[in-house]
Amino acid sequence: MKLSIKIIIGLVLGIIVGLLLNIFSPDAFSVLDKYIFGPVGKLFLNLIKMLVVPIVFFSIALGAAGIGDPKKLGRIGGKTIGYFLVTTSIALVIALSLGTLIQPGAGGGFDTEQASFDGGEEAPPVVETLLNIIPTNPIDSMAKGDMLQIIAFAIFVGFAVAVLGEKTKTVHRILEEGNDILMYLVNIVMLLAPYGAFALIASAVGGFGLDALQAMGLYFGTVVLALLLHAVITYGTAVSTLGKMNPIAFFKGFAPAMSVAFSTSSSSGTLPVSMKTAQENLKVPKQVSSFVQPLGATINMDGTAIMQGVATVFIAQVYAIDLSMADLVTVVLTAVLASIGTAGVPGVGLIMLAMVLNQVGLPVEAIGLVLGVDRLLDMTRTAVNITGDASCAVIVARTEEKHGGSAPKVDA
Ligand code: DAS
Repeated sequence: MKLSIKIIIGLVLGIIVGLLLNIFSPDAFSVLDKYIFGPVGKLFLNLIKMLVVPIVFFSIALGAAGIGDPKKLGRIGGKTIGYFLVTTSIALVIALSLGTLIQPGAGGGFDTEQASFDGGEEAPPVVETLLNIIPTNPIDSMAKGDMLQIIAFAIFVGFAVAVLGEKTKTVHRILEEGNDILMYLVNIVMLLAPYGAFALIASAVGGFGLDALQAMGLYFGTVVLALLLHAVITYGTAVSTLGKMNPIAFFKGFAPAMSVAFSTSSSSGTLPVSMKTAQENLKVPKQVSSFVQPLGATINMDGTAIMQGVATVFIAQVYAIDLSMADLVTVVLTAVLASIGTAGVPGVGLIMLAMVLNQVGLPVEAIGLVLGVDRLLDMTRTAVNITGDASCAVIVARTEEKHGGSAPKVDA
């Protein structure tokens, strides 16, 4: 049976078991969560996280070495960043329009006194983030998992290997073999994916207060609707027009990675699977996949931007504060820029939401209103985040075809 089917079965069973335990036996749930769901889920998460830093370094260095000439590197980089900025802006327009249309916060009945949130650590200001991309100590950045700095260092190394050619053919070989070793290890870890997905989703759904979902239903539904519209319309259209790929085949081919992102709520953690799925199922050349997807997992978070757009409008409605067009433009700019500075790990979107609310003068403690349903929303928006990266990889690969690249295609 195909791995993606097994993972989806794991997810469905996990949701059913989690819901049943949540409704009929919370005590049994806490025991099972402590001794089974928690440990199995953590084992799976740790195994894929173990591979993230080496995979990002080896694949980007190899990708940059393979791309070689600075013109091509610049062209691919330019297309990638350009696509990310355009799609994230579209995501925010969808979110703000739906939030204004549906008015999830206008119904009243929210106890703003209950709202409390300490705001977490502030996302770094944009200039700081861009300057800090160059690591002062690459090994320290790897030890800390600072993804942007690891990516920058890998690009420099790969670029040098490409320019030095024959002189560094041994290092090039090491990058190739290192990448092969890591991709093999991803295959091994993925054998655990159905069980890891089951445990993670059972733990999330089982521990989730269904009453929170009722109270926040309209907000929850608005975010999920915006995520679906963005994925189907924006990515579907982009992949079929610019990527010349059947969108249904695209979503079907990328489903295994989406299901892992859904269960782990971590773009970075899912990166090994995202790249393997794009390369094997969507036939995106390794060179393009290993440049676009790690970059995207770090700086491109359309799903997160959607949550932030809807949450900002929702909170403004609850506090009966009118947001001007200038405020809405500020939300778009802040959310797009905020996502550049943070890696794709669980819950990061909420921290960045504090920064967006600050910018438009909304009370940061109001995040306490949306906190309750954020764990489930994090799963859905993370799956959208990585799908945006994959759609970019398909399009960049397709447009590189006329420059001698191989085209992405999906087996029917
Ligand atoms: N969990 C984040 C990610 O990995 C998204 C978020 O927190 O909004 O992409």
